[in-house]
Amino acid sequence: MKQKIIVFLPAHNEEEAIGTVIQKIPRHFHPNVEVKVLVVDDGSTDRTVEVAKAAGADYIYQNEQNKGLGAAVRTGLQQCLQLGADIGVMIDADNEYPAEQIPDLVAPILNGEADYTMGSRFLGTIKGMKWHRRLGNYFFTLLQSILLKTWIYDGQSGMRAFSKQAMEHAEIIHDYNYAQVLTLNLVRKGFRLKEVPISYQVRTTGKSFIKFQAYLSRVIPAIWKEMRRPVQKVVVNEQAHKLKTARS
Ligand SMILES: Nc1nc2c(ncn2[C@@H]2O[C@H](COP(=O)(O)OP(=O)(O)OP(=O)(O)O)[C@@H](O)[C@H]2O)c(=O)[nH]1
Ligand SMILES: [Mg+2]
Repeated sequence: MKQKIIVFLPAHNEEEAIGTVIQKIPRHFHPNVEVKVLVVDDGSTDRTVEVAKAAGADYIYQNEQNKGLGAAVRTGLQQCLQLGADIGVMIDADNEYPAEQIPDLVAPILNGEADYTMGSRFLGTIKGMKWHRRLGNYFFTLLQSILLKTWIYDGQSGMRAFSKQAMEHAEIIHDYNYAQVLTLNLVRKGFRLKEVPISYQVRTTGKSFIKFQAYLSRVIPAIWKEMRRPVQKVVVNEQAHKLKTARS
């Protein structure tokens, strides 16, 4: 049986980059895997949607108004399930992350080794990240490592993959962002996390949504709130996505 992978891109005004990302997504990397592309457009006011369609996006989900990146990722995960995905992949639309490495990212899920994977920039290579961004990444990653009592290298990655069961159980408790609260939620529920080294190149087009103060004032309370919520452990189906043949 073929496994359906849906790659979704949360996007807000990324007309200059989104077409390149979509075109780089490998569509045929295993005979038993089918790959589709979903764009979650969050009220873009530029030509993001037209460019995405022209580049070959299979599905477009549009919010009339901007709701935030956390809300968009939540929608992306729900839409993946509705569209019948076995595995969901998210990747930023700004061309900072290597879409060509999606097969590496999903391999641990297809091997039955993990339920949730993150592309790790700090295990791979980084071009152009400013020092204050690097410090912020170290801080938030260390915080997650301490809270989860497990070592994480890159807790803010914009490239992740999810088993179907992880998508069904994932909860993102705020609309502003997803990066930390999603990992805290899934790992506490017992899903197996694995980081995969990736190469990263800072954006050369568009605009970053991160504003330092807004980020701190929203993300820290959300982490606190997530950690205070009791979660139920899930009995993980370790063999759910195991493929019969090796990758080709
Ligand atoms: N849905 C949604 N997506 C957004 C919003 N703001 C940004 N994005 C998308 O989310 C992804 C990550 O946003 P970025 O602004 O690149 O955040 P970042 O990668 O952490 O920051 P940079 O390193 O500066 O690029 C990109 O694909 C954006 O298009 C938003 O308000 N809603
Ligand atoms: Mg970015």
